[in-house]
Amino acid sequence: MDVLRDLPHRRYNPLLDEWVLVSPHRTQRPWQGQVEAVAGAMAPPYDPACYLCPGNARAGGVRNPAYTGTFVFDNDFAALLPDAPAAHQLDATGLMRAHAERGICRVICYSPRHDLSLAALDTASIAAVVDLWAAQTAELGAREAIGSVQIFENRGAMMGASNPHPHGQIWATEHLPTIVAREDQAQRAYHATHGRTLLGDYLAAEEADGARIVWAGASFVALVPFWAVWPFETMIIGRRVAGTLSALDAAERHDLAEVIRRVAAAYDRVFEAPFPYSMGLHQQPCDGAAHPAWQLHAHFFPPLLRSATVRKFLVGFELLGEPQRDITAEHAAARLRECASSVVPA
Ligand code: H2U
Ligand code: ZN
Repeated sequence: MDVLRDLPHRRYNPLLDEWVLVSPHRTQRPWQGQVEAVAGAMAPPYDPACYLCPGNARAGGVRNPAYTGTFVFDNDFAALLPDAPAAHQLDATGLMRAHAERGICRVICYSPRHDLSLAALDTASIAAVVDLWAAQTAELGAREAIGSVQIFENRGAMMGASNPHPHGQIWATEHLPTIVAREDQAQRAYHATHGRTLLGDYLAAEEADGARIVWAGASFVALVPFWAVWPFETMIIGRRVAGTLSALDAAERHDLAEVIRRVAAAYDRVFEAPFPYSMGLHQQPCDGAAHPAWQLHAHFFPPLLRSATVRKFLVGFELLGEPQRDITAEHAAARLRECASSVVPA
């Protein structure tokens, strides 16, 4: 009997300082053979009703330019406002603490083509998206009121995406959001103790093991984290210590683009259907200070479990106790690795 393969156990997430319960005895095999090809109508390359397509009007009447590459604009329904009053504490110590929060929300179109996705774009086009992410992080991060830049994408109606046009979002906030703050804390503490980065050491251990690697590029590696919660959750970690996209050279950005494309394309092969997800990048705080403990990385959180329609819910014990999964990270990684290796260069 192998505990990690056969018996109920808990795994530790050192980035968030939390545990996940794993129950591999409930299903020894992740792949049960179900393939439900989703009969989705093929999206057209241009949709006159799409608020993200070039030349079309958005809510409020602003018209998109006839853009030919990437395109970024201020979110017409921004969750944060740039000129809210500076963060004064409404109550700093009591049980009902609050403070004002300033921020900027933007939408990024990856391509003028309505019918593409990160999986369908070529690597050069995704590299242009990476360059825009880097430029946006630098521009927004330089603002006095901004302490953190969160880049993310919701893909698919199941994850709340409002439109199939390939796009993501940026929320730049005054304070570190809760999850980034926990990662910041964990990386600093590890660096203070060991003099090396948490994710650098973690990646070295994963590469030595190999069981959870999905795709290893020249500069970035995709893997299913040992502590993954979602069935097919992945992370992309850089081989070199760098806290922000701006620190990457052109070759590294190109490799990051290629690894993102491979991961996205591998997902679409798991159930032979567009795989929904939320993905995003975690970068160092933009307070102008050096952050030697920080290592830039991406997370993909995909909800699907057994087919294109059967998803995992985080409910019950998971809301009240801690997250739980059945299929092991190793089984999920084997399936994703097989899918990633069949993706052709583009
Ligand atoms: P999602 O698909 O992840 O919801 O992202 C789309 C964003 O686009 C969403 O945040 C914004 C929504 O507020 N939006 C505009 O800014 N203008 C529009 O005309 C429609 C949607
Ligand atoms: Zn469109």
